[in-house]
Amino acid sequence: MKSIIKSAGRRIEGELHEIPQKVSPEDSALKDFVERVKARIVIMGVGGAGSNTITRLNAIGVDAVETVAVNTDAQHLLATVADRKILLGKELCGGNGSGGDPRIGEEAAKESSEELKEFLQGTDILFIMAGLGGGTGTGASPIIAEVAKQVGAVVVSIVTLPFSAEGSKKKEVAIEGLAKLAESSDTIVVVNNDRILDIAKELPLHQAFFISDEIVARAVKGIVEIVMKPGLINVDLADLRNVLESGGPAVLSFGESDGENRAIEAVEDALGNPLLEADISGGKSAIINITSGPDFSLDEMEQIVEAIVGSLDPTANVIWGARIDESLKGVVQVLLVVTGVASPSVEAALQGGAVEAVTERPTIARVERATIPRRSSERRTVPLAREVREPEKDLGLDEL
Ligand SMILES: Nc1nc2c(ncn2[C@@H]2O[C@H](COP(=O)(O)OP(=O)(O)OP(=O)(O)O)[C@@H](O)[C@H]2O)c(=O)[nH]1
Ligand SMILES: [Mg+2]
Repeated sequence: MKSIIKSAGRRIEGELHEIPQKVSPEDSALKDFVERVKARIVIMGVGGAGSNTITRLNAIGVDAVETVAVNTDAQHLLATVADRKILLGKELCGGNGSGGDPRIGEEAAKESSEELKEFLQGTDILFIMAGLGGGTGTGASPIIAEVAKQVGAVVVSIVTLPFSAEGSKKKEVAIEGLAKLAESSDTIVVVNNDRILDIAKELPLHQAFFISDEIVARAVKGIVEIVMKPGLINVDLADLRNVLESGGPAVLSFGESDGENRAIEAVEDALGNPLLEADISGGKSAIINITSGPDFSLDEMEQIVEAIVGSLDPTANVIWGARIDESLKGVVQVLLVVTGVASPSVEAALQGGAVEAVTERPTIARVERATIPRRSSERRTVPLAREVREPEKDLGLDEL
């Protein structure tokens, strides 16, 4: 056994590169087939905030997906970095924006619905990103979601609620849009911008927007790469579609650690992150994406998945991926998306309540037995220690 492990180590260190490449007669047809059946994942930023997040996503880089910016504001669209751009409501808005009116944003999307429909044909999963509170993102996103569903795409919306500092009018507009978008999306993740201020107190507003961009961009990247990039564990598109289709309200979180028990610490960090702001024990399903350096071990991967699965409903459908990033030596990062759970602030928003009324953070509670899904169909049980604790400190920006 020792020699097998040793030999495997040597192969990882270079022998694999020395295997002579062979071209089989079937390779060309196989390549064509892979191209044909390849998933089409589109990430669309709607309005100013959504477009800025698209630019951010392109800055951090995301493979094998199309990034698209759509806006009523031609100048902003010009400044956006994206694979494709669509100017909404050319007649209605003349490229000058919606004037902050979601009804104009909605009409602009309706005017452009044929163009959107044509563009979205053949899309498997559409991610819509927008900052709710303005006219374009708030008004156009629900229409775009409907168009995407008409062409058979699974629609996942990841949106932000305005900072309280932006005033109550923006929040009212955002909440109205959120209710519509929640109805027309399969899965909706809402990042309450006020939570960012919980993490990074006294941050100037424009910098807080950058963090908001980063959170949404990293979440989308983490979800799509689970299927689009080969990792230590490969997840099928069908599995991801399954989780996101009719996922309903969802919450997301990030955790990170470079400590001695970095695997468990990264999970604790994610579960204690103020962004999560929800009890996930009733979650229907979850996506876990782990990224770590070359020293990451199988044992650590198990620890992470076990700890998260132990925090969810035992019947929850969990998919996870793990990827090595050479630049992350000594660090473990965890992205967690749990569907079927509305954060209290979103629930309050949808019921017309005050968003800022909810300030409690989640407590971390791990159950005694965790069910580890090997594949969707196969599960096993593993004992876990019971532990309940309050998060000890506020997280710093770096820890996002
Ligand atoms: N993440 C992020 N959020 C932003 C940014 N700018 C504004 N926001 C948030 O997004 C909300 C909507 O603003 P915009 O996206 O500029 O509005 P819009 O959708 O373009 O709508 P109109 O400009 O009114 O047509 C604001 O209330 C803020 O909460 C940004 O650069 N990044
Ligand atoms: Mg705008």
